[in-house]
Amino acid sequence: MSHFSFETQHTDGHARAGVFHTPHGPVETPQFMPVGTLASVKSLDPEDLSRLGATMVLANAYHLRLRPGDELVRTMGGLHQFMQWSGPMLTDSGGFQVFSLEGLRTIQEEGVEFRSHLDGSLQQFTPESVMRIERNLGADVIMQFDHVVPGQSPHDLAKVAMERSIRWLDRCRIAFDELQATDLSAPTPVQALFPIVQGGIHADLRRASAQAIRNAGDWVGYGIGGLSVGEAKPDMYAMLDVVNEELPTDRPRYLMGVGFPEDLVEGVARGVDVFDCVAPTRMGRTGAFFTSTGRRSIKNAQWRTDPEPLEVGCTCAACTRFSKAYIRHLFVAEEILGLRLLSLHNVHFLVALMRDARAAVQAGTFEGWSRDWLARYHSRKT
Ligand code: PRF
Ligand code: ZN
Repeated sequence: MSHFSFETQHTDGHARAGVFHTPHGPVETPQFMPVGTLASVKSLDPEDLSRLGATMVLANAYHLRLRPGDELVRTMGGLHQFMQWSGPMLTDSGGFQVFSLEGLRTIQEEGVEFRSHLDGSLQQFTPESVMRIERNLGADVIMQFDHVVPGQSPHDLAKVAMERSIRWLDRCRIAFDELQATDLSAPTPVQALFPIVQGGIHADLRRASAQAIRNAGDWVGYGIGGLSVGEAKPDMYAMLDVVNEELPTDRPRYLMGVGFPEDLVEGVARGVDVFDCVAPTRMGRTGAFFTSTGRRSIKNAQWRTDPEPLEVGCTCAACTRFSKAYIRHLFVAEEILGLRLLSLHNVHFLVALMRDARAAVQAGTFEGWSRDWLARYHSRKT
């Protein structure tokens, strides 16, 4: 029996509503995954996540390798057991994090050498070592080790990184197949390896990347990387149009690290099924919150005596109980409950947004729904 499958139940334009089945349960798509970089979605308990409707969470191989170590996580029964999340999980490979370590790293064909941001110790990531780390962590979906370059990178640099990512994909797959065949006591014995389409903002490179990946095998799903890394939004959307044409329609597509509300809606319109981003929790900690008419700051004095919730009608655990005046007070007084409540609301906002998008695709009304949603969201900014 296959442990992974994807059914598309409805399509509406390029938007799709489907179900992605994993060893730890189904994921209805489109879906937003909250980010638990260090095996914790900052300030949220797994029970909070289930309650607000999240079905899949992400953790990061780079961070967990350095602390507490992937072998320790495996000894503790794997990520699911360790962090008490029993649903589907995905780990990112560290490709993105390692390449963000400007000045601290050297890239060679073999892999990347870098100094730990924690203690300065010398570390090496290769496609093979990353597959071992992700095996030990035990997520359902594991991402290939890829070479990520800034969004504005010129054609020659984007080409080098894209082609290296394809060669590393080959090495990842060999190592992954070997582990899956021999390392049977791993926390999640059957995992799925996702390749990552790269190519910067260059249509020919994006096409070449997607085609090389397709020629390299029949994948359970596909990652789309190297976007939302400094390029202009129209460039990102244009690349999604290109990739949408090149990827098989019967497999889930995961757009990595993209998570502003408008990008989620634009992504779904271009055939993306799964998203993740630190934005809802990171912004929540700085006092920003999403509403259907744009982003706001809770620190604003205008909320000082406002009895309304963050968003009227929101069913999250913050909005059903607390006023903006109270949450603003918590921020001003630096009470930790404040950042937790905004994180709850923001994650709920994105999960609920994808639930609404899914319902619109199922009803065949996605085009009108997304147009109205975007017009409203952009109608007022603070
Ligand atoms: N590659 C990997 N992880 C990522 C990205 C990528 O390109 C991005 C880019 N938005 C976020 N996270 N491995
Ligand atoms: Zn809310």
